[in-house]
Amino acid sequence: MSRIDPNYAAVQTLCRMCDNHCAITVYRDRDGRVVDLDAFAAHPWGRGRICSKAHGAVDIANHPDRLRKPLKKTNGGWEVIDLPQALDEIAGRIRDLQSRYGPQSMAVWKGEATGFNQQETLAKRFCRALGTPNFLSVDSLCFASRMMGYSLVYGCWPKADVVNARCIVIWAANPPTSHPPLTRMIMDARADGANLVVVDPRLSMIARQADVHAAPRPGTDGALAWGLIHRLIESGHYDRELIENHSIGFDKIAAYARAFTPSRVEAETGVPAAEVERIAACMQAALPRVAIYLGNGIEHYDNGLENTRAIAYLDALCGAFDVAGGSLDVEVPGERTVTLYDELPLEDLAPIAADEFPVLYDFRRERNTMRALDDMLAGGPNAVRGMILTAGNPIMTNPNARKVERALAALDLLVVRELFMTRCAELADYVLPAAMFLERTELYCHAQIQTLSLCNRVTTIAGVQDEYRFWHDMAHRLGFGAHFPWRDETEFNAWLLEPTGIDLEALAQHPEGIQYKPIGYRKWRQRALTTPTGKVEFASAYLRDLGYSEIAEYRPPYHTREPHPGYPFVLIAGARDTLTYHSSYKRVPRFRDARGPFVEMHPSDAARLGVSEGDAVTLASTVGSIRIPVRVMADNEITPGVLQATTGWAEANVNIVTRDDVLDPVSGFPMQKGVPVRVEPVA
Ligand SMILES: Nc1nc2c(c(=O)[nH]1)N[C@H]1C(S)=C(S)[C@@H](COP(=O)(O)OP(=O)(O)OC[C@H]3O[C@@H](n4cnc5c(=O)[nH]c(N)nc54)[C@H](O)[C@@H]3O)O[C@H]1N2
Ligand SMILES: Nc1nc2c(c(=O)[nH]1)N[C@H]1C(S)=C(S)[C@@H](COP(=O)(O)OP(=O)(O)OC[C@H]3O[C@@H](n4cnc5c(=O)[nH]c(N)nc54)[C@H](O)[C@@H]3O)O[C@H]1N2
Ligand code: SF4
Ligand SMILES: [Mo]
Repeated sequence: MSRIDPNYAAVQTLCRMCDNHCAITVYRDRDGRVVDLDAFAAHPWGRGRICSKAHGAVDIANHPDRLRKPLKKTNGGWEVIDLPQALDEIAGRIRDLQSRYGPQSMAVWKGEATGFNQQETLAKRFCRALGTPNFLSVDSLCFASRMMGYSLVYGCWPKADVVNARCIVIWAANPPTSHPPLTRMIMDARADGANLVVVDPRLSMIARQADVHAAPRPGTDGALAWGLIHRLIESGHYDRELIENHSIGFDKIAAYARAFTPSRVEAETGVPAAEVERIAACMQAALPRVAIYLGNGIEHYDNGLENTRAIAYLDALCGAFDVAGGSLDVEVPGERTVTLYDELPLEDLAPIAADEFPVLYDFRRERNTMRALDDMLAGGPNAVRGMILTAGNPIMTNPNARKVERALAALDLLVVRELFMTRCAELADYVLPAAMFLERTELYCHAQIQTLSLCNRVTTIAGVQDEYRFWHDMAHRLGFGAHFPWRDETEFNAWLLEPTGIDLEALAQHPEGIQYKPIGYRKWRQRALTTPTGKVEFASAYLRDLGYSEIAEYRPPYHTREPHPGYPFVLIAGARDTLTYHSSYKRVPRFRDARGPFVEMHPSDAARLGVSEGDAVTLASTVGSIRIPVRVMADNEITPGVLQATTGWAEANVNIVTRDDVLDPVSGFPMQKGVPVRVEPVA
C-alpha cells in the first residue's frame, strides 16, 4: 500500500473534486507524482470519510490528456507556443481591443471548478483592474439566487445546523449525491431522533429516507412555503421576540399568507393538504430546532428567487434564525478583501450590468451571463469582444448551448484556461494549461464550523500556472501589476490572513484547521443585521424601489403560467449523480464508463410513448433538441409528465434544450428546469 511505503510523502490538504472540501491525505512518490489519496481523519470536516469522486483526483493529476503546453490557433490548427510568448501576445490583443472598443469590450468568465472563494475573488480583482464591468461567472446559474434570496431577508445566507436539529427540511436538494458530508450529519441527527422532511418532485435518494416526502409540481415551491407560513402564523407558535423587535413587514406577510390554505396549496402544488399539515406539525413539534437546507433545485425556475425568499421566511417564523439546531448566521475569519470594489468603484461602468439585473450587480458586482452572450452575438456598444474563460465549460453548462457556442465563436479573442481540451477550448484562440487543485495552495473556510484550513500544493507540472500566477503575469504585462504585487500564492495568502490573527505557519502546523471563532447564537440581540433596516426583512423597501414586489409574492412557474402547445412534458435537468460532476471528469474512465446520459421517465409516459429502458428518444424544446436514452423509473420515483435528464454529457448535452429566453426577473437565473418539452421515440 502506498500510504505506508516510506518512499512516499504524505501531504494533508482538502479535496476539491467538489465544493465540499473534505480533508484528505495525498501520497506522492519521489518524482512528485501523485499516487494515491485517502481521508484525513483529524479534520472535523469530512470526519475521516471521502466519497468515490475524490479518487478521480489521482487520475486527473496524471491524465495523459492533461494540457501541458500553451496552444495557439493558427489556420484552424493548434501550434504549441512558449508561455511568456503566449502571455505577451494575449496582453497585446487585449490592449488592442480595449483601445479600439473601450474597456468593457473585455470580459472574464469564471466557472465552478475553482469554487466561489479565493480564486473567484482573484478573477474579480483582475477584471476590476482591467476596467470592465463584464465579470461573468457561474453565479448566474448557481448559488447566487439562493444567497440573494436569503440575504434580502437576513443580510446573510444562514447555514442549516443540521447536526443539532430536531426537524430537518431538505428542500430541492439531494445531499447523498451532492453533499456527502451533509448526508452524514443528517443521518447522525436522524439517529438522535430528528425528523426528516424532504421536498422534491422526485423520490430522490434523500427522499427515500424521509418521514414526510412532499413532491410538488416543479417550480411551485413558493406556494408550499406560503402554506407553511400560514400554518405557523395561525398557530401562534412563531418567535415573538424576534418578530416584534427585530423584523419588519410581518403584518404584510401574515395578511398575504391567509389565502394559502392547505387546500389552495394542494391545488397549486399537487401536495395533498394533509401532507402540508404533517410538515407544519413536524416543524411545530421541533421549534425552534428546525434546520431548513435549500438546494440548487429551486434556482432554475423563473420564480426561483421569490420562492427562495418565501422559504427563507420560515427560519424566522420558526424562531430558528441563529439558534442551535436552526440556521446559523455564521461569522467569517475577517481576512482581507480582494475584489478592489472600494479602491476602484468604476461607478460609470455599473449601469451596463446594473440596469439589467440590479440585485445581482449589487450583491455580486457581476453581469448576467445570458445577457452578455446576447451582446456578444448582437455587437453594439456594450458588446464583449474578448474574453478570458477559466474553470468553466459554458457550452455544456449554460442554457441554449448552441447559442453559447455561436456567441463564443463570434469573439475576436477567446482565451481558455483548462485542464483538458473541452468544447469551449476548441473555440479558443489561445488555450492555456491550468493547475488543478492539487497544484495550488489556497485558504479555505468551512463556514459552518467556522474553521480555516490551508489547502496545500501537493505537486507541480512544469509550465502549468496556478490561477494567481496567471492573473499576476497578465496584470504586470497590462500595466496594473501594482494590484498584484505578491510574488506567489504563498505571499498572497499571507497578506490575506494578516488581519485574522492567524498566520500561515499556524495553519501549516494545524492541518486539521483552526476554528477562528466559537459559534455564537442569536447575535441579532446584540447587533443589527446587514439588511438596510438592520432587521429581518419580510418586506423589502429595496426591492420595492427597484420595481419588484415588497414581499415574496407567489408567481406560478412558466410551465404552468404560459401556454406551450406541442410541448406537453416538463423537464427538470441536472439532478446530481454521485459519479459525475457537470461536464468535468468525463475523461476519467472509472466515472465515464460507469455512467452515461439518460432521461428519467414515469412508466406510464414510457408506455404511452412506446419506449422501453435504454431506447433513444428525441427531447425538444423551443430552442433545441437532442437524442438521449430513456431510463424508465418506478411508479413512485417521478411524477407522470415530469422528466429528469442528466447534464454534462457531450453526446447528449441537455443544455441544448434548456432555455435562456425566460429569466427570473430578480436574479436573472435561466430556465434550466421546468422547461416545456416534447418527446418522440427515435424510429
Ligand atoms: N456528485 C456531484 N456533486 C455535486 C455536483 C455534481 O455535479 N455532482 N455539483 C455541485 C454543485 S455546483 C451544486 S450547485 C450542488 C447542487 O446540489 P443540490 O442542491 O443538492 O442539487 P441536486 O443534487 O441537483 O438536487 C436537486 C434536487 O432538486 C429537485 N428539484 C428539481 N426541481 C425542483 C423543484 O421545482 N422543487 C423542488 N423542491 N425540488 C426540485 C431535483 O429532483 C433534485 O433531486 O451539487 C454540488 N455537488
Ligand atoms: N440544465 C442544467 N444545467 C446546469 C445545472 C443544472 O442543474 N441543470 N447546474 C448548473 C450549476 S449549479 C453549475 S455550478 C454549472 C457548472 O458549470 P461549469 O462551471 O461550466 O462546470 P464544469 O462543466 O464542471 O466545467 C468546469 C471546467 O473547468 C475545468 N477545471 C477543473 N479544475 C480546474 C482548475 O482547477 N482550474 C481551471 N482553470 N479549470 C479547471 C474542467 O476541466 C471543466 O472543463 O452548471 C450549471 N448547469
Ligand atoms: S464530497 Fe467527495 S469529491 Fe467532494 S470534497 Fe468530499 S471527498 Fe471530495
Ligand atoms: Mo452549482
